[in-house]
Formats: sequence, C-alpha cells, structure tokens
Amino acid sequence: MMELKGKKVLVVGLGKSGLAAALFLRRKGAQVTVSDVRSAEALAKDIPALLDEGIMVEAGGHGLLTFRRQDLIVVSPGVPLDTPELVQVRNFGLPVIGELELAARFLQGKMAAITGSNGKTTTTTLLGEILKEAGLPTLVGGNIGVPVVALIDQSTDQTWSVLEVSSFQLESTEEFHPTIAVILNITPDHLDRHGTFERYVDLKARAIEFAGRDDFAVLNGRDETVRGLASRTRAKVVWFDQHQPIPPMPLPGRHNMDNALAAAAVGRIAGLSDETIDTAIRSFKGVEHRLELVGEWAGVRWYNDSKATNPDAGRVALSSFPGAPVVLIAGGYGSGFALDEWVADVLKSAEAVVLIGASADLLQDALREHSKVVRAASLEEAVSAAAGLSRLGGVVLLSPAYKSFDMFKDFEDRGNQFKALVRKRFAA
Ligand code: UMA
Ligand code: ADP
Repeated sequence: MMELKGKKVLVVGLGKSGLAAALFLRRKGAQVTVSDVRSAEALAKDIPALLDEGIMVEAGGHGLLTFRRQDLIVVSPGVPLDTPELVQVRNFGLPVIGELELAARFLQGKMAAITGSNGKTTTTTLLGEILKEAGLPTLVGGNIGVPVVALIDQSTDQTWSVLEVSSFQLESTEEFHPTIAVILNITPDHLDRHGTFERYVDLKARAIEFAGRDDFAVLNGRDETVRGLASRTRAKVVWFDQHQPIPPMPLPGRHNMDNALAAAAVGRIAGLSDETIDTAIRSFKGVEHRLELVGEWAGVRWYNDSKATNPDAGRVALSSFPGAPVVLIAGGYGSGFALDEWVADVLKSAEAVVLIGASADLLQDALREHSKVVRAASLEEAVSAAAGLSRLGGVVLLSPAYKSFDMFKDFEDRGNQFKALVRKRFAA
C-alpha cells in the first residue's frame, strides 16, 4: 500500500471519480488539489465541500504549474493520458495513475473485474447478484456508476468487489490485477479517444496483463480478438463460452446467454455451487435501458435499448426478436463507426426504421436500399411515427447504435424520455 500522508496529490477532473478520489486522498492525509476544465460556476455544487475539507480547487482549465508541483497525479477516466499537461509532467517522470489504480491499491478482499465492448454492466450486475445469493459480502462499482475509490471504506478482507472496468480506466492502470478478470468481447468503440482499434485492444488487454499465476482470466473463446489475448497473460485461462451446465437465462438474446455464462464461470471460480449460481440467474431481471421491456400496448411490445451506443450493440438487439416485425428507432451522436454489418442486419430484421439525431443523414444514405425509412425531428415524433408503423405481434425497439449527446444528457436521459413518451401515449 502506498503512503499518502503529507504527499502533494493532484486529482484531474471533478466528476464522480475526481470528487470521491479527492476526499479519499484527503482522509489519508495528502495535500490535495483538484483541477477541472469546467468553470467555477459549473463546479459550484462541489467546491464548498472540498474547500471545507482543506482541498484546493483549480477551475476553468489545467495550469501547467499546478501539475508540475505534485508528487502524484490521479486522473479521472474521462481525462485522456494524452492531455497536453499530462504528457508534459509524465515526460518529467511524475507518476500519473487513474482512479481505478489508486482504489485497487487500497481495496481489501478480492476483486472480479468485467470488461469488454458490450455487456459489462449486465454481467457486472448479474455477478453481483450471484455472489450475494451465496451470502458473500459483495460490493459492486466502477464504470457502472460508483467510483471504485468509494468502495474502499466498506471493504474487508472477506469482501468480493465486482468492478465494471472501461478502456478509459484501463488506460491509466499500472499493476491493477484483479483475482478474476473477464473480457466479454472486443469490437470497435471509443476510437475517437483511442485512435486505432489496435490501441483499444491493447487497453482491454491490460485487464489481464498484470495478472499473476494465481489469478484467472475468464475469456470468450468465440470472439477472435479476445481469443488472441490468451497468450498475453500469466493468469489461468478459463473459456466462459464452454462453461457447463448452461444456465437458464430469463433475458432474451444470445448475448445475454454469453453474459450469464461469463458470470457463471466467475461464480464457479469463486467456489459457488451450480445450484446457487442458477438460482441467482433465474431470478435476474436485467438492467434498465438494456433491452428493457417498457410495456405492451395494442399487441405491440415497446423496448428501451438506449444503452446500445454503438452499432454492435444495435445488432445484438436486432437479433433478439426473430420472426417478429420490428420497427427500429435509431441514430444519434458519434463518428467513425463501421456500419456495413449493422446496415445488413437492419435490412434483414427491421420492417421499418425511424431515424433521429445527428447521424440521420448518414444513416438514411446507408439504408437507401430499405423500403421504409422515415425521419423524426424529435424523440416524441419518433414515438408517434413508430406507433403508426408498428403491427400486431410486433416490436418497437429504441436501439440507437449511436451515442446520445446530440439530443440528450446521456443514454439514461434518452431512455427515460423514451419511456415517459411511450407511457404518456399508451398508459393512463
Ligand atoms: N475533465 C477535465 N479535463 C479533461 C477532461 C475532463 O477536467 O481533459 C473534467 C470534466 O470537465 C468533468 C470531469 O472531468 O468535470 C469528468 O470526469 P469523468 O469524465 O471521468 O466523469 P466521472 O463523473 O468521474 O465518471 C467516470 C466515468 N466517466 C467516463 O468514463 C467518461 C463513468 O462512466 C463512471 O460511471 C464513473 O467514473 C464512476 O466510475 C461513464 C461512461 O460514459 C458512465 N463510461 C464510458 C462508457 O461506459 O462507454 C467509458
Ligand atoms: P456495457 O456496460 O458494456 O455498455 P450493457 O450491459 O450495458 O453493456 O449492454 C449494452 C448493450 O450491449 C445492450 O443494450 C445490448 O444490446 C448489448 N449487449 C449486452 N450484452 C452483450 C454481449 N455479451 N455481447 C454483445 N452485445 C451485448
């Protein structure tokens, strides 16, 4: 464990992770400064509490001098390591680590980390339920929304911490090696930050690269890219696609079966019985905004899959309703996605498509062979159009395949607005 008392530590980024990290570091006796590019007004809600704790705050930009004067720099996941100030101080040899790396050095008990391009939150949540079903003291956090540093105080040497881990977090790890690391799948995502697919794969590999011989790498043998990573770890490799017995997963889609198999494989390594694992999986209700059934009206099922923020997640949703006439609502913010396979699946599986958001022009062109594509200027208009296009026994599916930031605060906001509009239209 590292000594923090009296150390000068800078926390970069004052979101959830930065706030939790700053308060933790201060409690450990460090002299803490937080730096954020947002203005003091934008940060107003958090600044007083920080100042009360004796934490200094730099708002409205990152000052190079602030960065140079430190013993350690802790970065939030949303802050890329190639941020100019970080590049400079790293050249001077100043240690720069992420919030995950910091937290993992202090977290007690065992860690199971879940990464991959899609399915992380679902698998993390399910694994948490499996461990809880077994009566083990379990904490769930990470990219799922609770900074890992915020789990430290509740952890004991008996605790299992189930951590959803993103490529953003893995970029700034140094020795983070969970007892069990799962890589679900790797398909292109976040290339605007990471540059190339190769770099993105390298970052995902860091989930298993620092492992020791007693650790486990739980990998997907059906994903070629993931399979290729088996040679990059000292951990014992377990192929979750070969896990037996096959669990009865109540959620739709082959992808959810993969998530169940991965969680079950981890449960087995943690020493649980097949029966306990099965009981937890059978009662799993899924996670909000992931193929979430909003309701059924006039013989049409409405699904909110707002979390499908890339074309691969969108394809997965399209494959989950074989035989049913699907009206797809898609489009949003993002660039650089390879669309060919998604387009092929839309042509095959969606009877009609309603396009929203910044990518609508691009998608309309990509889907020119489809006979029923309409545009909507708002989500409300999209819901109306979809209602008109849907048929008895069919499905209306919001599965955007793009990010939400053009029209919404985030994917949760998009999903919540969709559910509210659908319910307003049909319920009450
Ligand atoms: N900032 C700077 N300088 C920069 C960049 C950002 O000061 O160069 C500041 C911003 O002004 C802002 C703060 O940094 O005030 C935001 O930090 P952050 O983006 O790391 O956000 P947090 O609130 O700390 O949330 C992070 C994760 N965010 C990202 O990875 C972008 C959350 O994942 C995670 O739930 C949370 O930590 C707790 O662990 C979100 C996410 O979108 C949900 N993740 C991506 C995904 O799932 O695809 C990877
Ligand atoms: P993440 O946290 O990695 O974004 P989620 O569990 O939130 O993953 O699921 C996001 C979307 O990805 C879902 O809406 C679903 O369409 C798709 N998805 C879920 N699990 C998988 C999987 N194992 N493989 C491929 N796609 C998946």
